[in-house]
Amino acid sequence: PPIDPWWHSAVIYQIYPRSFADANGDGIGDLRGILQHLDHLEDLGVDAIWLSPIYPSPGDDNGYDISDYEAIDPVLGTLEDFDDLVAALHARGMRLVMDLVVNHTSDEHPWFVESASGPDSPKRDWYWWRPARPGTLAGTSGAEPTNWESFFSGPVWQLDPASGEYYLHLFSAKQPDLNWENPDVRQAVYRMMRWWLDRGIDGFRMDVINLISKDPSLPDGAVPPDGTLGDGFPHYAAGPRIHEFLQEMHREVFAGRDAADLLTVGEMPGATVEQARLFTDPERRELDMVFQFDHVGLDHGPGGKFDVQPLDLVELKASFDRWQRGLADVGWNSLYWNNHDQPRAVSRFGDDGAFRVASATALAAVLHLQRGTPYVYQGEELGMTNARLRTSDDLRDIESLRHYELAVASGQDSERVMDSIRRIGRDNARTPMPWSDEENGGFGSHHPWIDIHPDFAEVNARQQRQDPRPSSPSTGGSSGSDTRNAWSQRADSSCSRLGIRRCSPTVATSTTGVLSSSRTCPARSWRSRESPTCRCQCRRRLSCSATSAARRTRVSMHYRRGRRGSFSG
Ligand code: ISL
Ligand code: CA
Repeated sequence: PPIDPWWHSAVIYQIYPRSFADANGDGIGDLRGILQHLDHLEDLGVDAIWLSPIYPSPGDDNGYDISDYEAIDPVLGTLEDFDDLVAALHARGMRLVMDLVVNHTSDEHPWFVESASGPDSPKRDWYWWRPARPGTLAGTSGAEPTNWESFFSGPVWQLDPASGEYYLHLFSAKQPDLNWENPDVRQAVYRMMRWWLDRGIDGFRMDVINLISKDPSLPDGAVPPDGTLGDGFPHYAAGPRIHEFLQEMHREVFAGRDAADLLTVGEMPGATVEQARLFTDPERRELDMVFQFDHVGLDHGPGGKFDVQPLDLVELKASFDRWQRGLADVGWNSLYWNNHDQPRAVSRFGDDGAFRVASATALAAVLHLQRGTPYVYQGEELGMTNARLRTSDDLRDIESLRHYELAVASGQDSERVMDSIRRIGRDNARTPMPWSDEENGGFGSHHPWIDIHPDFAEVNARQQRQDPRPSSPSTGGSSGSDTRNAWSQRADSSCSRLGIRRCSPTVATSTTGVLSSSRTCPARSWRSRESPTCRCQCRRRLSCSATSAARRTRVSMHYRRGRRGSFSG
């Protein structure tokens, strides 16, 4: 193998273009806006930018529903703007990694429009069309071909009334899944990837790339105890041909180029350490690194991500330990706390009140001192906190909106549903980048598409530039001892140590329930769809003396998030 590739010592910065900077005053961030802020990126010392999708899109999932792979969304700019951006980044010694969303297209992509034109369409087989099946699935509208539940709530099948057939969409109905079994689909994707590389980009972040190989027999998934939809995950994630497809992609797209110069990172919900070793072993020629979800699933309960649970710091450390060791001798880790799908790290893993700065600093130290390539998501460098989402009118994210709609329709209390969205919803990280304390936080002249964070006057880039040394919080404070009971999640090993019979039964309660005791977890424990660690829930006694700031931060990590248990003392 050649010398270390550049990304072994690089820091990558993720830009969510709609929320970064709006140059033309329409309320939506754009490419010219990015070009105006290259100083900020260079000053931070980032080596490469990962751009979330900028291709033409109806915007059902903010660009993750693509209707043309080889163009720029006119709302965001032009190909000329794009070429200027690549040139300007390269001139400053920074690289550009593009988002590649090829598990699905938009339903408005010409491929799908053709495919949907009828069963005889030459592109019919480019997507997953299946006839209705006899019988009616409980909780669905009709005779869906499988019982799988979508990432965005509800069934994964959409009926096409004209043909009477259904098409598969693991995400929204406007994101039909491409059929990677069809070699023409794969060649079309590879052609498009070569086109972007020829234009000068430096790599790809591959959206849900572990979902492109499905079990073609499409078996039903296990149904959780509350009896709604089934968990299709074992049948569509890391399917039988996943390694074959990635190796083929490597040969067809990257071979013959200076592969050491390019970066590939696969986004892989639910990936295990063992899988990641295979995906990132350089000898196998698949990917350079993967985004795994273990640590960002630790607060997902048996009812899915919106069933938010308290975070256990020990579990978090154990997870990092597993991944650091697991990829120490082969493969490579990517490191992240934040991205456009996760709540803000300071609010989730730290203290976003009095210890905001200390928490953000500690979290950064933990991230950047591990082995792997760290990713910083826009605003993370400012220690931004979760959005202040008041009512469902503030929501923009399709995942949260769909969850809200279905959960409330099924009788859940709307305020409780909002509360979980406030804690875990994706809009938390999508508020406009606060550049200054000016109007709209300096994001742009027009009211932005999603509300600016109300704290922008204190938490913004200009203010932090003027602050030569971030203040540290006082370390004085109360001493004394708090003994409290708390619900906490434990890995299955520690559950058995604690006596699993004391754990609560795993009853999925939310509409997004993807309880997987049926998968590989021991009885009465679960794992979330994204995080491979099995967990149970135990009542345990913690005693802590709140004597120092660090200690209090730890305590708050245990308790502040955990409204589930009853606390005494
Ligand atoms: O958002 C999530 C956190 O729970 C995940 O379920 C997420 O949908 C999953 O990680 C896949 O994410 C990627 O693909 C989605 C898109 O909505 C996300 O923004 C993207 O990062 C579909 O393209
Ligand atoms: Ca704009």
